[in-house]
Amino acid sequence: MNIFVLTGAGVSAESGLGTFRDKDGLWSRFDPMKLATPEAFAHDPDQVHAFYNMRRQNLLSAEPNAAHRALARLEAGLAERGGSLFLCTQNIDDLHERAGAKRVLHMHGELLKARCTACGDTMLWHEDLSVAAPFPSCRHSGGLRPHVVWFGEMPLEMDAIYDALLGANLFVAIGTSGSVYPAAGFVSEARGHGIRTCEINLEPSDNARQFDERRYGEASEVVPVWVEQVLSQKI
Ligand code: BJW
Repeated sequence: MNIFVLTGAGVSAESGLGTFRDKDGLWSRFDPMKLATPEAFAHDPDQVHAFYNMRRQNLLSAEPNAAHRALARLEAGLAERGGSLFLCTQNIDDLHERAGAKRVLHMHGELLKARCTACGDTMLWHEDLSVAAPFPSCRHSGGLRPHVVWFGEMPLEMDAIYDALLGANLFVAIGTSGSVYPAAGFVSEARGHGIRTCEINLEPSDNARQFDERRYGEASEVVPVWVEQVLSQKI
């Protein structure tokens, strides 16, 4: 079986990283238009850097939870059975990798990488970023930005994502509100191609009615149960 899993902030919520649109989510305390757009970065890079510096520090002290670990088991278990998992995350954290997942596509970028707007290269970056920091490879100063995808920017590796989605037998969305495109459109794309769909979330998402199957509860409880059922071929 080839499974395409899309994860969102809900899969990392129990690791202490905030979601965006829940009652106490990041966007209830911070204005995304002032922090997560290229225009905001051009207007006030210090403010945008401060927001991502805070989140980078939170991430460095966070740990993967049982849902991340179950998805890593699913990747290994499907491979042993001649199948595959395509793990596509909207999250910019590295908790899937730290839980043992070998292949993760970060469609909205990675918080622990910086990108130079002058040369376009990226590199691992665990420290605070600032306007003054020079990029080590090209020595350009003032052009460093978090390697994340802001509103109005094209998410990464969309061709690879659609190829994997259309080659899957099952599409599963985990911990995402289904409110940000293009990821929110994957379920209708999958359905349009006759691919079975399943949602795992704390509560019904904006797209809930489009899914063939729905499982609700904390990701750390629901995902491990679902993974064991898949691997014991009860699904
Ligand atoms: C639990 C749980 C627990 C809680 N267990 N579950 C139509 C088509 C195409 C584009 C658009 C369109 N309409 C509008 C657009 C533009 C825009 C968009 O979608 N806007 C919407 C708000 C309407 N999209 C874009 O701009 C994207 N780019 C694009 O479309 O490019 C095309 C293009 C570009 C240029 C020219 C022409 C075309 C880019 C989107 C980038 C999103 N960026 C962010 C910030 C990234 C960096 C960062 O992290 O700061 O990505 S916004 C934020 O939302 C972040 C997330 O990845 C993303 C999705 O959020 P997610 O993961 O779903 O989190 P929440 O909080 O919304 O939901 C969490 C869920 O978990 C909830 O349901 C909870 O119940 C649940 N939960 N605890 C299980 N314990």
